[in-house]
Amino acid sequence: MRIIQIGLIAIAVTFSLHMVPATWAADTHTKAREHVMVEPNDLKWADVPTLPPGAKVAVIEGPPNEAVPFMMRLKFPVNYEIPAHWHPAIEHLTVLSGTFNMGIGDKLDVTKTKALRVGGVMIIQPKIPRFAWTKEEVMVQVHGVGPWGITYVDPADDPQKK
Ligand SMILES: [Cu+2]
Repeated sequence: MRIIQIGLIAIAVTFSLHMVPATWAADTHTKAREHVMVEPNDLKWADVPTLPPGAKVAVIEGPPNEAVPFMMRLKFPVNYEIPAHWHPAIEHLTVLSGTFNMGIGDKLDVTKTKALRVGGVMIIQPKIPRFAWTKEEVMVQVHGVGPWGITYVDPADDPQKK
């Protein structure tokens, strides 16, 4: 049996509220029609301009800003906070390492979160505000069907507006 290996090309990430065509260097959604076998070492990590500084993203499938299935991994540092925000599509999140504290609501409140441990899963419907924080380094995998984006409940929390 022949295994088709598809290398991931470095992906420059630009998430945008406005769905501006992003600079995904790789046309990964076309490639995803073939087999994709990816090792962790193949992932290309990039900064995330739409999240508070310190997060990293590796897009595996996408591009997320188009109406295609997407899959990406996100890494968050120690003591990281993601203010209340929502997404235009269903979010499916799986914790791959660390403990990810997530809550539902309009304002980040560390007392109103659930600690999702490794293997924990969260599914949130579109436009439901949610927030999260970490005490340790965390890696999650998010997948869904785009177009993806992020809207902060309080626009002042949007790092792109700072
Ligand atoms: Cu989110």
